[in-house]
Amino acid sequence: MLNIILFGAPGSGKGTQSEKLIERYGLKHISTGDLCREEIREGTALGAVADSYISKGQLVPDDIVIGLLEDQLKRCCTKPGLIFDGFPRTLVQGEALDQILAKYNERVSIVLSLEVDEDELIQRLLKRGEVSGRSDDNLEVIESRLRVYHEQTTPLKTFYQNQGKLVKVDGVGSIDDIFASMVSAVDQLFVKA
Ligand code: B4P
Repeated sequence: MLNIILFGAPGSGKGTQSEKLIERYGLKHISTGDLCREEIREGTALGAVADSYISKGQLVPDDIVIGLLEDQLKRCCTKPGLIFDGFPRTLVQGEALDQILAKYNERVSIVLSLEVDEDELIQRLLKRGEVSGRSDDNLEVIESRLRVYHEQTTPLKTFYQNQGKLVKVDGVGSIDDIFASMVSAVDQLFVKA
């Protein structure tokens, strides 16, 4: 199976590029951000907990997010593969993902890291905030999300670099050009296989 992790700071374009990769490779989409927002919309107890973190720009606790992911995989760990959009975001989640996939005799194929400078990220998220209605798309919360990303999420780059799976992609430019760089990295996997 082709199991892609889309990695990057908030606003780096993970959701945007996921849609295109799904269309290209027929993958199942797993976005932990979407899963959390669904719980919030449905008014579940778990959603209330998730909301209390998301609205402050903090990460939802690992046990909650890992539980949501495991539930999804029970339903959709199928060929041709999966795209993990915004998961993992901590080392604990990265290690958990390896263990969960191993239960299905699967592994992460590639980690595509969208590289975007901080000023551009802030501008994109503020712009999205004008229409998204998301509680976390305002300047104060965006700054907190970026801080959390640097402290808790970037150590995963070394984790995947050590596994030889990290591919950095320039995430500034046209959506189609960025997509083309990703496709070229993914298609290399088929050449090697
Ligand atoms: P997510 O839903 O994952 O969202 P995100 O990081 O904000 O956005 P993404 O990178 O997908 O940006 P997009 O494509 O939309 O997370 C939200 C919150 O949920 C987290 O902060 C956290 O609290 C919680 N959460 C989620 N997963 C978790 C986990 N694993 N553990 C703990 N907590 C978790 O792009 C942003 C904007 O840029 C869009 O408006 C888009 O149109 C624009 N854009 C995209 N590409 C562009 C380009 N090339 N040029 C110009 N603009 C572009």
